[in-house]
Amino acid sequence: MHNQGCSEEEIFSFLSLKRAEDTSHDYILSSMCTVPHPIAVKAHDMFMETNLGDPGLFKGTADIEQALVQRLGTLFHGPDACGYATSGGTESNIQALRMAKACKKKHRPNVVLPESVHFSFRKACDMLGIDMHTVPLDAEYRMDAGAAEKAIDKDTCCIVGVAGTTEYGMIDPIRELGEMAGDHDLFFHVDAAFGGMVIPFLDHHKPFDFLVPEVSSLAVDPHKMGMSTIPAGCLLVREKEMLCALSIDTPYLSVKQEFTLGGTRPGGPVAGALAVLDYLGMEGMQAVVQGCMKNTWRLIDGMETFGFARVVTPDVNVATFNPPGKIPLPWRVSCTRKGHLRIVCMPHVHRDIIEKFLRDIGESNA
Ligand code: 0PR
Repeated sequence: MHNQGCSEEEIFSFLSLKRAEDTSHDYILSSMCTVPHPIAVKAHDMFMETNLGDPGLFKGTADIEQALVQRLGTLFHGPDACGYATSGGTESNIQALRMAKACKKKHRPNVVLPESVHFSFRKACDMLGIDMHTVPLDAEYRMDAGAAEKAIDKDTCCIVGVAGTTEYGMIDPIRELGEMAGDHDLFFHVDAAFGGMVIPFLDHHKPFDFLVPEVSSLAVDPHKMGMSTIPAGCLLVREKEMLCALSIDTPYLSVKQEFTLGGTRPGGPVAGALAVLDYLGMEGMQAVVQGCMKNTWRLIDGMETFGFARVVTPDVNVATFNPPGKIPLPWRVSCTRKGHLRIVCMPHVHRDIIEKFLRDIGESNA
């Protein structure tokens, strides 16, 4: 720490230098986050000093959080779902497994989840002392329902399905998994951190949300396809008692109990998330999502003409290719655990960016 403070000019010239070292979104094809919508930024700015961790002091902000839960619950066919704004998919998934462990008491609890599950579940299981029963995928990179059934045993407390997998953009067979969860009396969590802000806006899709009666909870991240500022996640829960299983006493706060994982929680991104949903409405979100899907198909088409075959036809805007090929700088793509080239067509990845990328790929791999 400096003994004496620096001038504003010094600080900001340092910060600008560092910021310029960050990759421009014009070249980021690997991310599930995007440039926030200007409406989200404006809303976020208004709520800079709000703290949802002490909702009695910030009643208006707390109302906004509840409105977000209500808006998203309704979108996911659970208008009465409860929940709260998390810091993102990792926190939502940790909390879902905490609920499962608390609600379905087992001697040595385990969770049945697909090989494609996000690594946040490894953190959650490590912290909670839950064993992972990992289930292989079928030929289309979806959780193999038959194998899932076999992985359930007397200590299974939870089954997890993913709606929009991180690496291949696939939706697991949620309906079948739900029936299994019902038959074995399991908690059923759907990780729709990415897909939750995509799937409802597609023309056709299979049920993945509270429409499936056995779904207990669902994770969705407005800071991904919801174009909010970071960090904005949301955990939605079918029954209040499940969430209350996480309650602990908070004697000196304005509310006497809380079920959140975080204590101090930002109101800004939550206001941002709600503002985007309300500003765009169904039609606006459909336009954004369908634009991303069109770009995904154009990318797949273009890559295939250069000899990069799609690994699978995705359900959401994540495209994967084989062979991984040579990717010229400054493009930033990612590589899946199986070694496939992976590109996420987020809202900032406009059509002209795709065309530019395709030209560069064509030249580098000619
Ligand atoms: N569940 C799914 C299905 C996810 O894809 C992710 C993150 C999470 C949970 C965890 O969400 P949080 O990271 O918000 O806690 N998926 C991306 C990934 O790990 C996150 C990401 C975003 C990574 C932008 C890089 C990046 O530039 O790949």
